[in-house]
Amino acid sequence: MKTVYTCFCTDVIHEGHLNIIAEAKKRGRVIVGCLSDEALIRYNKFPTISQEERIRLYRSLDGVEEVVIQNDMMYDDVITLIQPDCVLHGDNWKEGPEKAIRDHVEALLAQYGGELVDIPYTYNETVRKIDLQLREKLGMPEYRRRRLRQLISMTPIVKVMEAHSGLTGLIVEKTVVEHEGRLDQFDAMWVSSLCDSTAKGKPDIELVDMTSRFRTIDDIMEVTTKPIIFDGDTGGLTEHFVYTVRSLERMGVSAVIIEDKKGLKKNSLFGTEVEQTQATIEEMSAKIAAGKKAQLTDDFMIIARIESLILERGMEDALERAFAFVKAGADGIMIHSRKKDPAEITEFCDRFRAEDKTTPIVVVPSSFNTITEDELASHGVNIVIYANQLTRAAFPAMQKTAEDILRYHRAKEVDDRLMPIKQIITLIDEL
Ligand code: SPV
Ligand code: MG
Repeated sequence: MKTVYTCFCTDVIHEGHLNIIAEAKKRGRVIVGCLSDEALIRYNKFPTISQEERIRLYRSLDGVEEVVIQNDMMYDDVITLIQPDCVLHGDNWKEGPEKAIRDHVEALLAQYGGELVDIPYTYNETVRKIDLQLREKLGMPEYRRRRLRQLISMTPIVKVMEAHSGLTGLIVEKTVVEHEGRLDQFDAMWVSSLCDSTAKGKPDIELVDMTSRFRTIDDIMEVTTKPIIFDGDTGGLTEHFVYTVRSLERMGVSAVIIEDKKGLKKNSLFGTEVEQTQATIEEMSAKIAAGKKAQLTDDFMIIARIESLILERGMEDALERAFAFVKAGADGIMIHSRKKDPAEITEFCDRFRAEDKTTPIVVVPSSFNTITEDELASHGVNIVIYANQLTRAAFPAMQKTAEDILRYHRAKEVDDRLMPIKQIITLIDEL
């Protein structure tokens, strides 16, 4: 009897999946692959049920003879293991980023004469509603909030991109690329104080008040599902910070990062060019401890950001602070640097990891941007934040467009480099 393989990455079985099984059954013994969590988050959306629950769900389906884990989104592992006579998939993977997967599977099958069958993809009102409901579920505060901790345990490095509006949130949510035979996407969003302030035309000095910052979070949350890390600046007064923690937690934000500075905060990338005062270990520890006490769920994270390297206070000071802040209850450490060379960051991470194997490390490689995610992960970094690149990309493009329209007294000259309005519209989902 022939073996037919199909890979599922769904949390809910609808008529489309039942149709795939029925079509597969006509051709032989049906083996369903359950795409592992680690592969799923790179290529599809975050699961709402666990890998074990998905396996149980697929096993319970009539016509499914066997369920195996597929760890590689490109099918290499399962095809080597099973050598199915046939791989069956909906024909939706003939286009878009998933086409790379189809091409790869086709090549793998060709090596031993296996067959690839694309069946018409089922997409109707019921399927659309199920997709939408799943997405809505992922966007609910209780699911979104705990997702950052889940991601830290699921993936070697959590990739976070800046968002400061509904639209930038959608870009972070939906951008999927195929590169060198793999699909990839961002895991989470960073609501940067710099970019949130800049979008409002204000300086990054804690001038934009919390109510306004929460409004930005809300705009992003309304149209996305990925977890949010909030740039909490200094956290403000401890008496205020405890309220901020409660509000963020209630909204479904996953983490706040607060930096060990006090007084008038300026952006770290100014370094010692402007006057900035570092809080003492005791002051910062008290703020962290108060925040942890105010927190109600186990999901939320308070991450302590250390400014010692930015303020040129040295590595020993940075490490002493890191260990003290973890002791005070911090759920993670962010170490920042404005050097081009990543050496001080990797030294910090190696020395911190030598003593603390588990506390997540966060870095923001805006200046030390030559280091790759793999290299950071090899030094024990858990979260990488691309803190301002979307803002810095959009600003010059908008400025040049404004200049050229003034220059030519019409918009024709700029049109070629603009996104068609139709494409903008497709970014935005309708209910
Ligand atoms: C931000 O994005 O606002 C940050 C990171 O705090 S940095 O600008 O590098 O200080
Ligand atoms: Mg900031």
